[in-house]
Amino acid sequence: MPTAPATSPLFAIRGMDDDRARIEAAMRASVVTSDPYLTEIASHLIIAGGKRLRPVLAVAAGQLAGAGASDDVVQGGVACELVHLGSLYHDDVMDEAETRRSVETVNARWGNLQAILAGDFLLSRASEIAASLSTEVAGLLARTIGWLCEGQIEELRHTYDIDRPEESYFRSIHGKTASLYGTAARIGGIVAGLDRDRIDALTEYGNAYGMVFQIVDDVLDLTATAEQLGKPAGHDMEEGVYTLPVLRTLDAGGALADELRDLLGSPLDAAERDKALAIVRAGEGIENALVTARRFVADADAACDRLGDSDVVAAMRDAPAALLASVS
Ligand code: GRG
Repeated sequence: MPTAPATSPLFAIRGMDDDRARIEAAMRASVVTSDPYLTEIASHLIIAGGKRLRPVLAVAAGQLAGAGASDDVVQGGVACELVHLGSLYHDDVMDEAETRRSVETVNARWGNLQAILAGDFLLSRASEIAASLSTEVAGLLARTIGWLCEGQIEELRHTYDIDRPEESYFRSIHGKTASLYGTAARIGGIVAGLDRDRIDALTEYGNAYGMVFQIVDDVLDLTATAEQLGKPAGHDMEEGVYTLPVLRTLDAGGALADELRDLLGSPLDAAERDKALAIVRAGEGIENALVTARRFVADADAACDRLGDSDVVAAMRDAPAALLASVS
């Protein structure tokens, strides 16, 4: 279900409409196999939609070299999106999720075994594309898949932990979300042949953008309506995933924190979830988390200072702030 805004200032970059059409066609082509059954399963969430923010970021990065995005830059972005997609297939199995992108999940439609294998297949196609670009890109994408797993494991390890350290939250979202944005921007820069300082600045930009993205996503889980989310708000708390606004509410101390602490720590029924939600909404944890998100917006902006002045960089500067504006 859509939570983060469905659009981005990055979409307004000159030529991006055409580039998004190229990304779309390349995504669909990337999962075609000689087996129609596997092709159908591997195509399922591609056809269902998605914002394609990671390839869009790779293409924006590649445009910094001038002369539009090459096919190789588009392929680099597609490799990142396939990793994202593979992680969603696996994530939906882990969460026993029934819907994603407003359609049935792969696990709900075909079963867990098919979803795991098709997710593996998407990672295999991503790896093949990365290897066709360069050894550096292949190594970076492999490492990033590891970071996603590490981020997810960090989250699992602290499920239902009311004493989860903030540092665990930041480490987890850096791995499971931000690292892939950092890698998408970096791959765009590498494939387009930018100098190393700009490649590093792009990586820092992508990482900071991804941190804002995930904090905003976690805030939306607490502030959006069930209709917007496609599931009841407070789902993360219900599942024992205590995100930054919740940790900040607990950390503030006082009566609200005590009440929340008494509720959390084990699975919640619907009434308990709604009570926990009311407590978090009444406190300052959400606003506090957004103050931290603003710091990452500033980090992204600082990275842009090293990318020169252009329309593309101006759109990159606007993109993290637009995420934040969707919840502030
Ligand atoms: C097998 C690569 C791999 C990883 C295994 C399951 C797992 C470890 C990682 C998943 C981590 C995860 C679900 C991170 C959150 C990703 C995220 C920010 C999803 C929402 O992204 P959007 O809004 O979604 O870009 P669309 O649908 O627009 O693509």
